[in-house]
Amino acid sequence: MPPPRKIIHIDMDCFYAAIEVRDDPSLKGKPVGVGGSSGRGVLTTANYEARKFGCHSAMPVFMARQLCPEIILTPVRFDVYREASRQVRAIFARYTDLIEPLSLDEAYLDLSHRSESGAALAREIRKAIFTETGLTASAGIAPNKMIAKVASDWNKPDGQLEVRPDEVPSFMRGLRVGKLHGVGKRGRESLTKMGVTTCGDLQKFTKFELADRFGKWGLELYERSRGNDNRPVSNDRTRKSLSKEHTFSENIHDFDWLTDVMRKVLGEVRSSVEAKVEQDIKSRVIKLKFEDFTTTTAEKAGSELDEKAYLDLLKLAWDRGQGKAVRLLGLGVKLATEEDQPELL
Ligand code: TTP
Ligand code: MG
Repeated sequence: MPPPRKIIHIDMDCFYAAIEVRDDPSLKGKPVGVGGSSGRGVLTTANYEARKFGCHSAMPVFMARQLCPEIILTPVRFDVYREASRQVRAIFARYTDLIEPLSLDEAYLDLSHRSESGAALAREIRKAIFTETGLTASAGIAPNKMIAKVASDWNKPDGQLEVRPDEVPSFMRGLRVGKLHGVGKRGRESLTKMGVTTCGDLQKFTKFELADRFGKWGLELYERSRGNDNRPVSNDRTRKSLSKEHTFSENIHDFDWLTDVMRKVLGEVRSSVEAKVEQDIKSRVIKLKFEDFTTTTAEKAGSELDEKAYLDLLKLAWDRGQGKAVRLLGLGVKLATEEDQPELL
């Protein structure tokens, strides 16, 4: 058996809001939300002072104001966030070439080749981030990506958790299933009906039982609930597409509602594209899965991630459903690969 890997997942604490507070010390200690200063729209994030009132990412501004009347709203400054992200990645690069960014504020690092303990390395990296950018980060250290990501959330903000290889079985047994990637509200509900709240409960079902009940997802649950995840940390530059999906907890009959969710998913795709994509964008794509499980995709050539283009695609796909309700919305881009480059003569 190969030796266990040393994977670190780093996630900056309330990233955009922390940058706003860093750059305007008069905001320190006060509740701050970023974005939506026009009064319409949604918060991109909120600092921990505002979260105490229940404010969070993607929350409509009017709702945030109701929960926390004294919240201070600041405009979004992407250029500054991008610069901070670049600085943080430069710090990562001092430790390893194997860096997989997930968004501007989040990345996996594979530090298996280093002799120091993962926990010590994570502390060192977080300290360098704080010294050089004035921002705090949290880290999860584990033998694989899945557990590292769960662990980075554990002691947030400004904390870390290491799950050593010998601790994996007990960590997984106690972990709530909702913490697993791919288990949302609907998944939790189905599992609760089976008497499952922790991964330990889930482990009592055989592979066959889970596959029988849930198909492919059941097989994934079987592996994930045991903490098995062999995915490599990859800084893959040959990616052909990038997309995000949103599964609704109830089927959607209302086009305006769908449009609101589309805007949110578009925001996520934009930040993912910024973080990960180096190639040109070839086309924009929308996918809808309807209540009867049929799917349709609509695609438009072009590289701009503008709302108008996606709205046109959404309308096109929606009309094809002829009134059917929607259970899943996917939104993304197709990317130019090397085969698409004109041949040099
Ligand atoms: P997150 O890491 O999800 O959140 P966060 O860094 O603000 O807070 P936490 O301490 O819990 O990690 O997202 C990183 C940044 O991405 C966030 O600061 C703002 C942006 N973002 C959006 O613009 N829209 C969203 O819906 C989310 C979730 C994040
Ligand atoms: Mg974060």
